[in-house]
Amino acid sequence: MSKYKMISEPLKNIPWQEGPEKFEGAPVWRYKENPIIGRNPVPGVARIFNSAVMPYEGKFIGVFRGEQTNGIPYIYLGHSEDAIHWEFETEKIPFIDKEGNPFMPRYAYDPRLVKVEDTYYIIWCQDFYGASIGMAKTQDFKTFERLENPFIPFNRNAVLFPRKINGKYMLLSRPSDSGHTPFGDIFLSESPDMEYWGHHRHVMERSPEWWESVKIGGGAAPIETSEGWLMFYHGVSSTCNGFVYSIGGAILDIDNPSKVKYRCETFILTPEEWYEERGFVPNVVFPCATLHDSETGKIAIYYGAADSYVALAFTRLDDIIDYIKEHSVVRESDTELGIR
Ligand code: BMA
Repeated sequence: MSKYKMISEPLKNIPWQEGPEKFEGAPVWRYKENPIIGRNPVPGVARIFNSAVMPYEGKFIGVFRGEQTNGIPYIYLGHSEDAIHWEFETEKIPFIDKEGNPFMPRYAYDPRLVKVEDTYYIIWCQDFYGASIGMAKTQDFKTFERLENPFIPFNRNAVLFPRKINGKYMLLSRPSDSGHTPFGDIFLSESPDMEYWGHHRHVMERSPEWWESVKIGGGAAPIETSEGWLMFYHGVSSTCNGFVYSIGGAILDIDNPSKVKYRCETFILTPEEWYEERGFVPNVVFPCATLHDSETGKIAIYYGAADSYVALAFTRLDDIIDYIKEHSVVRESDTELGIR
């Protein structure tokens, strides 16, 4: 009998590999055949990483950050039977405007893919007089219509919730400056229509724990559970040799997700393997999506590794929630409404 409940569809064909009997730290383990996407995956694309996947028509679909050989990132569509072996479309996703004319961002990176009701939304970071958030919607993965930019610059990281809360779409993001964000907290904004965003709230800030003391940002779309919204996010530490990106876990209030119920004071995954420590940007694990099965509590976390690869890690709902609760440190700034 599972202790906690995942409130979502079952996913019988979730990719899965059993983990160890015992854990030194968090109950999270890597797929043994990582990375699942290697270098030069598409003609003209040197690396794919920081990407998001979803179940679709009994198989899987995803939006992938492809770093082109001119160094400019863009979003490519990928298809898979098993969510591990991916085939990519060689053309960039052809975004259009409301009138149906081509409307391509100058660059696009760190895409998330989230289904709310019957529509799939792609959310990414792009240029809008500086780094800002871009969005598009699709129902068939053939026509991709861009939506209005939700925020003015600068903002480099946004994640949509998979359902409306109190009748509103909910978006996590990290407002920043024009540089490579040498700071940053997670904020929440709501919208009645995916166009006008407001009622901004502070969710959580960098913590005194060194692994997330520089900046934090949303990762995978939160998973609805009986304990609240289970959120895997990234936390950044600064060293004399650059930033280190780890994965953290927190649980947000179900009806009011600007309130943090539990926040794990330790990372749940940090760069340790060669594909996480060595690459275009070393020491990065950057989660962008999960697949999860409500019947078994299995969770597969998709993360970018070293800005070079896509990798996969696993956990189980009961174990990860217990771990987050047992190691939870929630400060006043995490629990307040975030309106001051
Ligand atoms: C962040 C984003 C991510 C990237 C990370 C490490 O600011 O740009 O796309 O993975 O830096 O380079």
